[in-house]
Amino acid sequence: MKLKNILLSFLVQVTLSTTFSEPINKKFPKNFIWGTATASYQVEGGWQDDGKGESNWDHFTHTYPDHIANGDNGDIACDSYHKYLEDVELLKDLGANFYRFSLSWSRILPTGNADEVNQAGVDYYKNLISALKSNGIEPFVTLFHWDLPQALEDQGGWPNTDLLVEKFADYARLAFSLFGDDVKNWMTFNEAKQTCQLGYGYGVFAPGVNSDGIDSYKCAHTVLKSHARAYHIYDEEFRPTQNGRVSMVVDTDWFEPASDSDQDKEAAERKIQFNFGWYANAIYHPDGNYPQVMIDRIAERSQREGFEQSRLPAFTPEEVNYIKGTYDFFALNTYTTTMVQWSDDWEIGTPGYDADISVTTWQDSSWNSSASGWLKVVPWGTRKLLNWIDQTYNHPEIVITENGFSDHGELEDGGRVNYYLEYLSNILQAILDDGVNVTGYTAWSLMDNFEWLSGYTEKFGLHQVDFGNPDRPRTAKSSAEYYKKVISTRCLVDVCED
Ligand code: GBH
Repeated sequence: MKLKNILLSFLVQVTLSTTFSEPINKKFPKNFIWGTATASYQVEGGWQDDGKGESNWDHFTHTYPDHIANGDNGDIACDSYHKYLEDVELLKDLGANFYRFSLSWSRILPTGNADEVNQAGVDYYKNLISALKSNGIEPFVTLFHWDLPQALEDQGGWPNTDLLVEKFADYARLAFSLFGDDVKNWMTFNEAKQTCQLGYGYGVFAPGVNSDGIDSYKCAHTVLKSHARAYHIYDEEFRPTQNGRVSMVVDTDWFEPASDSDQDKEAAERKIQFNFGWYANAIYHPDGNYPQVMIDRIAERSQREGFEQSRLPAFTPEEVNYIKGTYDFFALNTYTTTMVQWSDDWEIGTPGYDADISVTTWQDSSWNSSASGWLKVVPWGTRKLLNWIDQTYNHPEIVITENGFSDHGELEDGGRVNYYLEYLSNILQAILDDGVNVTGYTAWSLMDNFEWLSGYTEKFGLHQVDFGNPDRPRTAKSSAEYYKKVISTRCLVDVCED
């Protein structure tokens, strides 16, 4: 199908749908910035090239291949370690303003320690950054997108608060000093909840630790302290000369109450506070700290379970102040929506995060699907989420640092074009009609890549990657063509008002 026809068929749907009104033919603001994202373990490959150390995801995928679809791993992935110049070409062709990618900590510091620097790893990122800059593409750099040096994992990983705060601080300082002349937008952590709750809670992600509601809370505590340390290091040692921005990426679904009842509304609010506020509140809320509903409920359940103190670690008042406000913009990843219904408090038994929340959740069977079980297409949810963030966190500047759709990798990816059209339309409504200050958008992903436990079975790329070919050739999909048009015209449809 030609792009025109794809657009046409969606326009017909759009006209029929009540979700859409005029803003669909309005333009995005002139200074709105557009990018795409990837992450080191998902695209780089070169897992032990030129002195790179082992990461926890190298270790996890090699130790438990049966936990990953088709036993796959990121050993080669998109081979971006060797093909980064081609990646820059793709970005240039899209007309992207920025590229969000992450550093592999163990490529730069093989043992995780800042006293042992792998120069080849440093050079790789220097080269990537300079290729981006010379093509007018701003690097947006994430320090941690889930791949921890295995040597630090072996010492307890993120639940080991004292050690990891220090190690992360050293690593962040080194990254700012090495790359900060060129990098003006930093993100400390990407979706730390996936590391903490899936990695140390449910035990399905690396490192595969089952300590739900205990180590997962300790992990988050370390992450928040580490983020704040890195932010203050930047503020004190680098901001005066480098003058960039630092933030932390927090992700969430929109949580829609199952009914208008006060109970369902309270349940949905509690769910978003546990899911999102767990990470966002301490940094972005004017009062800081964990959400009160988490503090209260976890303390109460811990006591009934026989713990001497709450399973949720406490911040001292000094720590609350130290973490509060450590952001220069609000970095948000969001993909989908979940329904929430009130439930009686779950019985006291094995401690766990979901029992601490005690609500019922599901996704509506009428919502359009993707290739990922968790990802339903619910564009209006994102508009509601943006409004909730705007109100809850005092009207921050928001950059959407990830949003995207999965299929099976087809070049004519009408489902993805539709997703971007509908989500961007709702984001535009949030900006123009609701006054939410969204200033940038990031499509996940630049190209198909290693989708964690799903291996190479769920594809999010604007570009197809042929994983059966050792050269890993990249090919633009229809969605790349569409995104390119949106970037150059700031318009989601064929013609926009000026
Ligand atoms: C983001 O996670 C990540 O930042 C990125 O690396 C990833 O590739 C992208 O989105 C697409 O997934 O049903 O237990 O398997 C989005 C949040 C968290 C959603 C993990 C899927 C798996 C839940 N993702 N979740 S499970």
